[in-house]
Amino acid sequence: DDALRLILRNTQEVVKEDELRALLENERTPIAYTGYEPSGKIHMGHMLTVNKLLDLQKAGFKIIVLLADLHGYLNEKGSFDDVQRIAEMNRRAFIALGLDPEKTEFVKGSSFQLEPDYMLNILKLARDTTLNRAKRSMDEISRGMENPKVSQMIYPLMQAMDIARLNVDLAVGGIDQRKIHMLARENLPPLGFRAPTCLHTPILLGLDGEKMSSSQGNYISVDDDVNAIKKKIRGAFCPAKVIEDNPIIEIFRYHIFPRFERIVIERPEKYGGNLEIESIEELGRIFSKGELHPMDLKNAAASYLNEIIEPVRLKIGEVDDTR
Ligand code: IYR
Repeated sequence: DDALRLILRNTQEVVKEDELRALLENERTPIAYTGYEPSGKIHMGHMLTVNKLLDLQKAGFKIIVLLADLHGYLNEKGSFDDVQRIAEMNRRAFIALGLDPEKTEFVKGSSFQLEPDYMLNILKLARDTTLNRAKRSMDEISRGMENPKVSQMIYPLMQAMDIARLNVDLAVGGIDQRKIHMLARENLPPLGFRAPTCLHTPILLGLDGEKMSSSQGNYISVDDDVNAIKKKIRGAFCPAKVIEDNPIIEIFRYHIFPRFERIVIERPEKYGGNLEIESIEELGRIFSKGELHPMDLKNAAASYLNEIIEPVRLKIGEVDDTR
């Protein structure tokens, strides 16, 4: 039905759909969560899962956002003080992106992950998990995996145990999280915990069509101002008539259409005048027929993105990037 369609929109994978259906039919309010390592820049990648949490909220889920400060520390994202401070700043950005603090529970990892019961459960999980499995689960998450630290092997065990500790029904994340989630599904039940249902979003390419990377500056973050947004979009990869792997089309699919019922692409009269579009499918048809020029599409993308991001930037003020 409608709730299911909304939840599955723009996702890459659900494990498994019948479990998700059962959660929706349950009398108890189901709980969905995602977690974020503290980050000096909240960007389009974070925004994608935030959009999914907003869909889930609309579909009746209770939402928990884990500010994963200890995980950031274990994964070498800063000192213990840094990650705690940045986690607090990130909370403000997530609220500004639409996660109403009245309806969303924000939890800092370090507020429960040092409890004796939690730690004992980590040690139990360590007994049941091979080193090889823990290492592989971090393939797409961790820094410097040629020479992993023990901390990076504890990380996935803690992420799995978070699911049990927070009593989560649905674990949400990018597809890069899937190996940790599969580890949780397999290794939590022998310890007496439930296996979570898992929902994965795709990982978006950067504006140049390559992997997103802060050193390339090929993505937009919530602290970019209108000129930075325009400039980055203007320089983006956007081949005419191609909708596959086109980062500007992806911005419409994952960021703009989820937030606007219908959009208007402004165009000078001599190029056909304004275009009103109601869905990503309609946009795809028009663009692939060559009836919409990449430049007009880009201008509209920049203006809608700015409409989403500007209030966030104003609410959170200057974001201090300590990394
Ligand atoms: N692994 C995530 C951060 C994270 C997510 C959850 I959900 C946790 O319970 C713990 C950590 C990342 O890659 O950012």
